[in-house]
Amino acid sequence: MSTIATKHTSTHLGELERNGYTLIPDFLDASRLEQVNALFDAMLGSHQGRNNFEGNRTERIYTLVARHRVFQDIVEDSRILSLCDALFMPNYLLTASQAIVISPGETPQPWHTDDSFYPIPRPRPMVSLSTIVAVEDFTVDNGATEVIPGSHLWSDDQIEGNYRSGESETDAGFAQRLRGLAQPVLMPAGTCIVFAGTLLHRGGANIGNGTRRAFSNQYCEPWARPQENFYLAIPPAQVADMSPTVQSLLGYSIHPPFMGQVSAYHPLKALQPGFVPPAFRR
Ligand SMILES: O=C(O)CCC(=O)C(=O)O
Repeated sequence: MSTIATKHTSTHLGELERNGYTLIPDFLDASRLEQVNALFDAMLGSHQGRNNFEGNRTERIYTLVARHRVFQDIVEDSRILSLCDALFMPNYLLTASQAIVISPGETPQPWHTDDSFYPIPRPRPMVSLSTIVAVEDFTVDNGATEVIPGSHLWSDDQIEGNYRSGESETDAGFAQRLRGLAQPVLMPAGTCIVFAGTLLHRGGANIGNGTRRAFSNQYCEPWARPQENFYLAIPPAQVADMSPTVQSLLGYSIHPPFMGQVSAYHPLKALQPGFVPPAFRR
């Protein structure tokens, strides 16, 4: 995957390096936003979060990339891929793709980083890059994402209260210490925040009357295990209809010399009609 780096790419990379995040205004134009909102209207209603981390008043729709062609186009947006090109090794992967819709009454999510499950001592380079796209305006009331600028540079000791168990911080003092550092990301619908997998952040509380619609696509190094198992979540026949870039992001690529091989074949062979895995040929 190679995209043309623009002047904007270097500006965003500089902000990512300094602050741990950057904003892309007008990431979705008005017609794309309308299309995404219509798709959300059709999909929402039965994907309630199951715990404090997912959000008990939050809907999450996983494997968003496979749910409509429009989400595949967004996943391979060149403004995001040019950042991935600069930050990761070739053949980087999509690690998560989900809608996140926070409803009134939702409490703040536990503070966490998105690549904490890679057990590599901090401070360290990010293993993943996250994006959150506002599908409705992010406001002080409706659960705007909150970030701790600069926390992508913190050590493991400084991240001590980080989300680990899937429920909540065990250290109330940690949340207290972060209170004065947190910044809500107030952004109009269509804006995308891009942030390092090492940055502390959380979904905010929704103390308003309306929802906060968003979706998050996340990317990781080609040698790292993705959060979502797209090989099982998306049948090969559906992947075969996707673009070569999306196929590669879903793992249909080789990280040299041979990570990702299918019984010694390139994984794209597995998308060809009638492919029978060698171990099952008679
Ligand atoms: O919805 C948000 O603003 C943040 C969600 C998030 O960080 C997560 O679920 O990992």
